[in-house]
Amino acid sequence: MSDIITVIAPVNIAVIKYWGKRDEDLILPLNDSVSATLDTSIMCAKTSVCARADFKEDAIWLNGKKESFDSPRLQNCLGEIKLRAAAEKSVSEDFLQRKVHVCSENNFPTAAGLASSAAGYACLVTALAKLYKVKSDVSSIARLGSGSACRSVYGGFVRWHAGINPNGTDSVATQIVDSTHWPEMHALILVVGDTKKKTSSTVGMRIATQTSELLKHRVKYCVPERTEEIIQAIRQKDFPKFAEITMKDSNQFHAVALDSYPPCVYMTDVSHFIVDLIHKYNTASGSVKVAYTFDAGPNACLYLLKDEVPKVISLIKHVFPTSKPESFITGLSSGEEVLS
Ligand code: 2P0
Repeated sequence: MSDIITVIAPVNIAVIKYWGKRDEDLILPLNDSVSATLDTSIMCAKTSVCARADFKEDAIWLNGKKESFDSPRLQNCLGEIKLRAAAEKSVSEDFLQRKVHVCSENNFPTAAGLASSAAGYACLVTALAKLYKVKSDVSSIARLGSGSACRSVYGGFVRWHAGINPNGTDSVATQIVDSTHWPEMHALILVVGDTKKKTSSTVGMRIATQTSELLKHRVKYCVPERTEEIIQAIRQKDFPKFAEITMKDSNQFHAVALDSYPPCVYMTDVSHFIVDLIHKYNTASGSVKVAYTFDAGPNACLYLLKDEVPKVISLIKHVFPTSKPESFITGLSSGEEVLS
């Protein structure tokens, strides 16, 4: 018999976006990225894993539905965890031979541009690391599942270093500050649509890497400086600077998606309406009080300080009378939680 390990892992939302790979198999990005890890109480993935001698095959259930375990990403994650466990001699040879069963669920729309793969793979890899008693850093293994997953392994604000090694050993996430550093910082998710996106992030990135001139410019001339500036703004709790860089980087990422050929369009008219609304709100406030950022989908993530939350929720309710944005307010998280 073996224990069932259950882990909850948080979603992260990037403020400096990852978009484009230099190696698709190892999932190595073209540029560094920076994200905030959100509180698990609202949006998270939950994964249980178990290895038993009487299991006949590796198997996985996602949101209650049995899926194939043949995906190279899944195989890479499990394979790498077992290699680490063998190197660390953390479990017996007999245990390593057992088949594993995985059960994973999200409490938010999957594949609608709400970072579901980030939380999902961070959760899977963290759970497997506990099961096989792996002690070393697992962010690089989470990266093999989904690039952005390596950032969900840590709480607070996190940087994923692109790295320069061809084998990816230096393409890892590190924590910039933990969740206690800026407790006033909140995120508000506005769900604009929960249907599956037309072009997956993996495909969208591939097209951008192959065709976008703007992406080359972004990687070389924009992201390095922005990354250093936003890290400084986070450390100094300089909200206006943080917000300006966040919004500019979201806009540039979507400009790159549009500059791809054929273009990838992730934002909708409602998304653009929200952009306009936030700029008007900031202008009326006399300084930058709210930042928006959009991932590979139409949903907005607003970053704002706690004092602004009631005012912005009133505004959203006024403009979108049928919305329920209060159900998605979240603070920053300290990282994954182990349940048992
Ligand atoms: C990010 N996104 O930095 C960017 C911004 C979406 C927009 O990382 O191919 O699901 O599995 O590495 O991690 C989404 O990409 O892509 C993503 P793969 P992933 O959060």
